Amino acid sequence: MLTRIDHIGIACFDLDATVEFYRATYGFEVFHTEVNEEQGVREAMLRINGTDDGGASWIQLLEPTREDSTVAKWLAKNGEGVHHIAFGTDDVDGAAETIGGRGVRVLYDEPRRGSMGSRITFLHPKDCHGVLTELVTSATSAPEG
Ligand code: CMX
Ligand code: CO
Repeated sequence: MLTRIDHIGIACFDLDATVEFYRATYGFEVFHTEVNEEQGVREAMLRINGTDDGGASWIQLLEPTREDSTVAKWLAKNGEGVHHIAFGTDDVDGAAETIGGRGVRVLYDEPRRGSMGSRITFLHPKDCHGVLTELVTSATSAPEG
């Protein structure tokens, strides 16, 4: 059902400075950047490795675009750091339904738009031992995709 770690989401105050840290320290280059106004983030995706299900594993660097975004609220409380983990699946709708049936709160009724045309939903961190957990079907790993 869940086939890989799709990405680790890391919240930062200054996206450009954090991107430069990842480049200078590890040699990871930016593959893609976008603003997701619904989520209130400007983000950079750093591709770490490909996977055999047609997806890949990424670091997702997140800078808030507005004060009332979930990431701005989280940064104000915690400072910079790991914000969420995302598991990849080729069926985010089915995975959310199955996991929701196991008593974990799924935050969205329907998956929403994520990075690079992906479809995403979230599981409540209080039901996941303190880890905000995202489920994602990337545009390239969706069946008939
Ligand atoms: N990881 C772990 N725990 C978290 C958390 C996180 N990222 N965010 C909040 N919490 C905890 C808080 O610490 C708090 O716990 P306590 O009550 O013990 O202090 C509790 O959850 C409630 O937190 P809150 O600050 O009041 O925040 P909200 O309830 O308003 O929102 C959540 C929490 C998970 C519902 C919200 O962050 C959310 O909807 N997240 C999903 C969307 C998202 O994160 N988008 C940005 C990333 C986009 C992308 O990946 O593409
Ligand atoms: Co994410």
